[in-house]
Amino acid sequence: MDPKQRSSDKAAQEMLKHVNETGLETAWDRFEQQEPQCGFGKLGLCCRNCSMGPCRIDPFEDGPQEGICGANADTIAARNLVRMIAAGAAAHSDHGRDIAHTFKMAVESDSCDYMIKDELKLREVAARYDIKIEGRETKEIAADLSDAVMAEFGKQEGTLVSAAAYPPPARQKVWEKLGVTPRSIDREIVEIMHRTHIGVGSDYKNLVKQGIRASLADGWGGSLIATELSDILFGSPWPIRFGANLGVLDEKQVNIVVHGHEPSLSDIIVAVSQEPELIKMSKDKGAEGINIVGMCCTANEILMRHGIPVAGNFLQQELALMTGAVEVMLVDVQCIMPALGSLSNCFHTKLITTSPKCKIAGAEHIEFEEDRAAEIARQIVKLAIENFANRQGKVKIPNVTEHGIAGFTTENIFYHLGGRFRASYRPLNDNIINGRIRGAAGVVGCNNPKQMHDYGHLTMIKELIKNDVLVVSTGCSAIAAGKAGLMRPEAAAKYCGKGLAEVCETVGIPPVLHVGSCVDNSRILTVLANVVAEGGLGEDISDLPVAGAAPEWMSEKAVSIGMYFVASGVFTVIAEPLPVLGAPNLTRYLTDEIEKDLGGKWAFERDPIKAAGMMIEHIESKRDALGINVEKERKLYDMEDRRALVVE
Ligand code: NFS
Ligand code: SF4
Repeated sequence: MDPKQRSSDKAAQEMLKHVNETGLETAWDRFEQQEPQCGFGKLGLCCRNCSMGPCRIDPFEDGPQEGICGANADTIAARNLVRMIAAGAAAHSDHGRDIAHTFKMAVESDSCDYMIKDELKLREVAARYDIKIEGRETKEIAADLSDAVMAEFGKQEGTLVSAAAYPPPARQKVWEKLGVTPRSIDREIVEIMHRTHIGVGSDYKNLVKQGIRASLADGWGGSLIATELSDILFGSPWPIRFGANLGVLDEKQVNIVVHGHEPSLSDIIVAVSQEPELIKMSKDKGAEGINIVGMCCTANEILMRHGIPVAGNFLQQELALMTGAVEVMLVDVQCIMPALGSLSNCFHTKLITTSPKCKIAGAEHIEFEEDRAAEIARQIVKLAIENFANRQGKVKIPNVTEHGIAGFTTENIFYHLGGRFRASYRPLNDNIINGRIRGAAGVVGCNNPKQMHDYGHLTMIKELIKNDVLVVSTGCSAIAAGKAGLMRPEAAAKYCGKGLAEVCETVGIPPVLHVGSCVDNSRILTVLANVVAEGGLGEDISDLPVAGAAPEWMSEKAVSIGMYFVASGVFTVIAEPLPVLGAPNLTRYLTDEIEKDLGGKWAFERDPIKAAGMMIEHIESKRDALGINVEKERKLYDMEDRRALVVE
């Protein structure tokens, strides 16, 4: 197949052409081999939750409409959907738990390779947990915070502290009314598994309710904990320049690609790779130095904090390895294709797994232990250096690199918007109220070979900023934007509408703000809470002129993210529909009726321009409701014009 139909990314296209010549296989080829994909699965209509089954519901209504136990389409699809949320929330939250363990170790041990890097944030977060701050040593506060955070995962009574401390009071009332206030993180996930066991609930709305609750425990709980403790432990990000795309691999250096999600290992790898002894060792072996680059959300963690370049997003992991220039690909957990195992055996590349949770056939396993972090990191870097001499044949690195600015956070974004002396959300709110910025959109999530690689992200983002919608981005979407030059401050003049361009140019920010990895979607939640708290734009997140999207989503984490955005009051558009379309009542609930319960809802739209149009329309309707669409501006640029723009 023509590489240009598979990816819109120049480096990926070049590698795919190379792949065609070498006869190697990628996810795109395996996707084609899977076609036609199972219709029952797509529609959410198959169940194998017990061994009377597997059962499937006939979508055309001339076959069975119930499984053996009597479960109908809505029940089966709802159970499947909320199990996806359980998996997604578990992945994010378990990542949060791991960081919490590292944090605890750093607090308790004096000889630990980690230490508290952001004391200010420690104090801010501790205050939210009602921990006494005044007159206390950092270590004491941190010890209390460590205990408090650990308790959030498994506590048996009460509700999540952060779900009461961060969201606007109006939002908390919405959750209370519906009965979805998250209690503890693990409990909500476990309860999904219980409720979806054969013979528990069959009411699809009641099943979805638990999905909502677990997703909230993820966004406002597990993910938020991961973000906040990472900031405290590894340092809060600050605007920083980064390079992006496969061109960041360097033929002359020892290349180590860190891939996966958790920052504990990658952060220390970055640190030890700068040790003179190791750099000298690499030179003794004929290399010019050690080049650490990131892949997927691990990349986002270290580019936000250290400006480490990113080699690519989800669909580029195999391509990075196929350059033949990677000495070690180091992985921890999540979004790591098992295909890397056998693929690495076709090259000199050592694929190294490090987490007891993730072992891959064909990979070498070096278990990462946080209490020996630097020692293990050095061992891995040395392995990579030794492997430099084993490169086989020709190295093929596409000469494609872009640059941008990343490192925006809930705390610092608006420090910038306000300028050095006006650090508050006021300027942002004012610019939304005066209409220079129409609203904001979170564009996040994965890649998926069902859509042309990066095309969905880029087309949607460009359409949004053209219409003066400020975009915040995370995960693979942020990497796509970075690779396309949308995170350069100059992108504002090139791509934005007049109002947004003006704001960006005045403050010197790009129109697409990189706010981090996928767990850092929690930053978007706290930004929204701050915007509400600043005042002038309603009482609740659902009043704000904002929308969310995942134009190339594929993972279960994305389902949990989407659900916590919807449940926080945000209209959320995804490309590939949730696997519920075979269940008419459930589909109607998620895409329509749920708005009455939560103020947010789902929409499915594969065309990124149309999807952006839906988001803009939603943003304008919220502006109307807030009464901030003044007459004069409407004449300049009304809904008709907007729709015309979208169709064009
Ligand atoms: Ni998040 Fe998607 Fe994975 Fe990160 Fe990329 S695929 S849901 S963006 S790396 S988690
Ligand atoms: Fe079939 Fe019901 Fe068992 Fe599912 S739980 S496999 S629908 S009998």
